[in-house]
Amino acid sequence: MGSDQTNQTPYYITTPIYYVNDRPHIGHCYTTLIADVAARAQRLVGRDVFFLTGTDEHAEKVSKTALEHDKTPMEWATINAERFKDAFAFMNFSNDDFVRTTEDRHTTKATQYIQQLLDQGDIELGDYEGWYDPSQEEYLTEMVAKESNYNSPVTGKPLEKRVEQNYFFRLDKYQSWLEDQFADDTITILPGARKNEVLGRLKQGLMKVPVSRQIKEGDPDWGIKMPCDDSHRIYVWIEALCNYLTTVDNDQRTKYWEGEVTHLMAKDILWFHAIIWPAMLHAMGKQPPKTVYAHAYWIAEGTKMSKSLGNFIEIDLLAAYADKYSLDAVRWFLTTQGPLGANDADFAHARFVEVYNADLANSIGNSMSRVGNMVAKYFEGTVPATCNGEFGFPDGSSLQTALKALESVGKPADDPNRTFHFQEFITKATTDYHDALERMDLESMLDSARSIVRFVDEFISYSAPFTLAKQLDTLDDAPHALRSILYSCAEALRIASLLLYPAMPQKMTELWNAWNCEHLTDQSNPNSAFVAPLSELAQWNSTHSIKQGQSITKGDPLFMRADANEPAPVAEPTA
Ligand code: ME8
Repeated sequence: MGSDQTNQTPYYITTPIYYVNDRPHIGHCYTTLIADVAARAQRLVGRDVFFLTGTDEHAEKVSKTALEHDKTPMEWATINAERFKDAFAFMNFSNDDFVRTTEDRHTTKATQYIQQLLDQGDIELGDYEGWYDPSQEEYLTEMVAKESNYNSPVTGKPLEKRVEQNYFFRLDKYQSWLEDQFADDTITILPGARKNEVLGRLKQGLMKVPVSRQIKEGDPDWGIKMPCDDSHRIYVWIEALCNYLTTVDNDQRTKYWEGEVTHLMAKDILWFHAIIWPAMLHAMGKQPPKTVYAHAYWIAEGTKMSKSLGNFIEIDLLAAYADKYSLDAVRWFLTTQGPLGANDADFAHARFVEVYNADLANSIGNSMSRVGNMVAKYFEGTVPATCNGEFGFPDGSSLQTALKALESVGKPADDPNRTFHFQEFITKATTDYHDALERMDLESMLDSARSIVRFVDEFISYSAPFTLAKQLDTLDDAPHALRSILYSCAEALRIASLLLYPAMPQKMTELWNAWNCEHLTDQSNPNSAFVAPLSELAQWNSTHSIKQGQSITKGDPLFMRADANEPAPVAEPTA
């Protein structure tokens, strides 16, 4: 894709806003990481991106746990919101904003939206009797309650029968509109298995949904009051969903809502995002999100994570892994091995080490330091020449020379007619990368980046530059061949590093520093723009390519090999 064809539609990606009753864990970090990788990749392909995360503060469980900690709800929310901010800074997330639902900018707008829905008759007063799940703060239908034996389908805790006078949103009015949105994927629910579940539940018919809670005597003063009625608060879920719009509902940012919106979350809260929120938006005259993506869950060493088992992988454990293997290794593992599809994923030390060694130490890191080291060793760290990126017959004289060198040491190549069209291969890899990004298939996206590294590895095995280097005096063309081979490897790895950057920004920036490549406008800024879109940056022999005479410093290996027998990192106890 040429730069003039870069998608001009602004891209807006959100994570759930997280409850601040407790500290962040792997699940919160995971969804936000996925959003970060997608946001960075979209910036790389040249789009105008807005990436939002934040905290959901007005929940009953926040005021309850605050009390247990002898804090006011606001004090407790602030303590935990800071923990989330610190954790996300530690994970090197490039979010453009962090919203707290206790901020005026949110509460004012959320109240206005409810007022609008009241004025239009989309919210009305009524009686409600139903099965309430206090752990999730939601009412369940009779059918769902019965299916789960009147226990919470998420936490297994008993449901409560509650009767309330409430304000209701007329969700039932939007049944056929929603069906139409899903029929032609105007709203795309991903992955496909999740879409089928939503459609199955939608078929059972939609009911009105409560949007308020009656304030009872002794309730803490926590939450936003219904605009029309002081004796009710806006139900925390309804208020929380509004954050996606409140944060960008102003002149500078409204283009993001009008652009392409992707909401990310885990499967537990898909219904709110795929059904209730789009219907509310439609009622308000706003465009619905383009994509609602619900991933599965992380489990820990084969077991579901739970408070009672005390096996939550919290940020401190991720920090211990980062300390030992590097933060980018943690980001890589979570992104490529996580529950992005329909199946849960296991965070296990043995698997971590296996992936770390296979993908990072032995593949990406090894390839990058090998090429850097050869340039350092054979050409004193100065890139010797450029090369047009085509190694084949009959024109691939450089490659022929390399093959002669191999023959002269008695190890002829397996297939002397093989060709290596770097530019062609890279064009295909970047196209695949782009397509996978559009589908939010981040695993395949990163695999197309790795395919370039594998291609370089194959080329090195095939052309054996280290053998060639020993024949510099005996074969006339050998110096030229060696120069072309090393240039091609370095240039291909530069392009691979760009594609890998969204998952491993620190390590790839480290490489660019060692190799003197300028790809970012501001290296110290996690949401820095690139100097050009990927379509230009990934061009062989272009303005941004490695140049003849450019210096490549031999750096430390990006990833040291790990010993699988070493004990797993343990979290430092925190206050
Ligand atoms: O539900 N594996 O907040 P929350 C993967 N405030 N992801 C997980 C996970 C796991 N084991 N556990 C949690 C709320 N998550 C509401 C959201 S949005 C308008 C309001 C992630 O703190 C996943 O993204 O319970 C899940 O959807 C979210 O944390 C739930 O966070």
